[in-house]
Amino acid sequence: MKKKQDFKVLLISVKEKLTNMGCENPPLGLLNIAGYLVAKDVIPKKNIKIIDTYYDDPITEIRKFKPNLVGISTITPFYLLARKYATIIKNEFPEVKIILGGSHISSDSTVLDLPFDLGVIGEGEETFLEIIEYFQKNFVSREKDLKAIPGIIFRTKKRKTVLTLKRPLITNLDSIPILDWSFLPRARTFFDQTILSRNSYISCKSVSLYTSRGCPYHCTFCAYNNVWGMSKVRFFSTKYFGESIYKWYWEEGVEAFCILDDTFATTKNRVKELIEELRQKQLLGKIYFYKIFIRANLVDEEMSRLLEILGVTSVFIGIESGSQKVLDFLKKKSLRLTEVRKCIKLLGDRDIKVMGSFMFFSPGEGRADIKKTVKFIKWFAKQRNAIDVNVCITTPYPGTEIWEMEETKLLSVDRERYLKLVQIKSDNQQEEIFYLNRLTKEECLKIWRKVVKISSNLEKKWLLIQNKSRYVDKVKSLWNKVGVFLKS
Ligand code: B12
Ligand code: SF4
Repeated sequence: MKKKQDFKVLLISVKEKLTNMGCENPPLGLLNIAGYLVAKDVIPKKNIKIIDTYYDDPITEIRKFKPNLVGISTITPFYLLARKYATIIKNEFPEVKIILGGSHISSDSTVLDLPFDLGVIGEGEETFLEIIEYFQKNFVSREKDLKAIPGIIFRTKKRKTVLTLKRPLITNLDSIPILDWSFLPRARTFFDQTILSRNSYISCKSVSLYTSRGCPYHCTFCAYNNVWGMSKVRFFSTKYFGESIYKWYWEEGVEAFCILDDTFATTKNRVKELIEELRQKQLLGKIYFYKIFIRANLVDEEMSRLLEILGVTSVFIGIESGSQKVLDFLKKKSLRLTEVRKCIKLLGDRDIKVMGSFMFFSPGEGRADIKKTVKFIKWFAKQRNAIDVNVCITTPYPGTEIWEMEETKLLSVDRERYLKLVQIKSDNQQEEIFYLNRLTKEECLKIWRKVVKISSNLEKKWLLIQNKSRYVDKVKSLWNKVGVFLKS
């Protein structure tokens, strides 16, 4: 039995060192969990450490920190890497408990591989708190006790997997403390971000946050509901939002905020309330929001105006397909291409830039559908406010509707093969992924390379504008200096 003051927890965010997938982003889930444990006085702050395999080597860190318990967070594409690390840790430190959490185990909650002692399904704060309290008091776990903790998966002595009762979701999200960035080295939290506004680039300090958990939609490919449940969207209060922004603006000089909500701006009232909160705190007009996830069908004239007032400079939209038939399947008839076009135009009128995301090789997608998507991408890339074409290959994750389909049945039979197929190991890995439609691999690759090219051409266009704008800025500032010199 360890005293509370001596019990140490190491939290590891496992991902590959990929440069173009947001792997450098801080692990918000682990920050939430760490902050929650400290706020509830379960463990002193100095006894929790968060590391990230994008930057750190977990084995070196464990040897230095000597934790009693390790918590690992990962998504399905990086699960095999997480399991590899867990196996090494277990071999070298058999007495250290290893707990797995995050969207992979929350989605694939029927199997708990051997190196892991426990898995946490879904929202982690309350469940992890109970697990820590348990292991602070007990060195060895008893099946009867574990069964009483909702939201976990564990193995019995006879190697039977037990899934305990579902953990109810946190009703008051404000009970989770505001993100405490001091758990991480500064260089990993506040990034320099170039914000594109009125076609000129402004360089600001930026940070990520989120303002809600959940999404009102149920797209067939999305695994979010395994993490947050099929409940209605839960919001952090506007006061919580305002206080977070106020703190980072005044204490850290942050001017740009990336909101990572599953779907931001689900209602106009919510956006109006956020605007009002910022107005009261005298922050409106001083800060920007960029790369926020929104739904095109929710953007009308008023919503685009509200987003502009809030300070949104760019949004990320899941367009997915240029074929209405495929889009109906992917988004369960909740989005029309006419709405997408209208949304892009409306946002363009307010100079809000758009990053469009597209999915290829979905079940039932034929050549004609793909042609329509390529055509749509070309149209999109020509829009004055289109700044990014994000293309991805439809990948079925456990717990999604696509996972249950005939086309994916074979994948679920051979779990190890599946995990290898979806593993993302390099920046170009997507070319290796399987295809759920009936086209040949060669055909798919040809199309894939074509759309990747459109995407990189658009990127080049904006890089050129960025460089030009920097050059003009330099000339202007030089000119001003000459003016000052001449006057003096
Ligand atoms: C924002 C986001 C992104 C952003 C930023 C990612 C980042 N690293 O910060 C971007 C756009 C870059 C992105 C990219 C990708 N993403 Co993403 N992303 C999300 C999104 C919308 C929110 C993630 C988030 O920050 N949530 C907020 C925090 C608080 O939640 P959390 O991390 O899950 O943590 C909670 C619990 O899971 C749990 N928990 C987590 N870890 C641990 C550990 C322990 C020990 C415990 C006890 C508990 C626990 O407790 C936490 C608090 O309650 C989710 C959807 C969702 N809601 O999960 C998809 C999601 C995680 N992404 C997904 C995918 C597939 C990807 C990509 C592979 C897509 C692609 N092909 O490009 C890449 C991978 C890149 C990467 N670096 O991870 C999938 C994962 C599916 C799966 N089965 O694992 C999700 C679920 C969406 C989906 N498609 O269904 N993503
Ligand atoms: S709108 Fe986005 S977050 Fe919501 S279900 Fe669809 S893909 Fe998932």
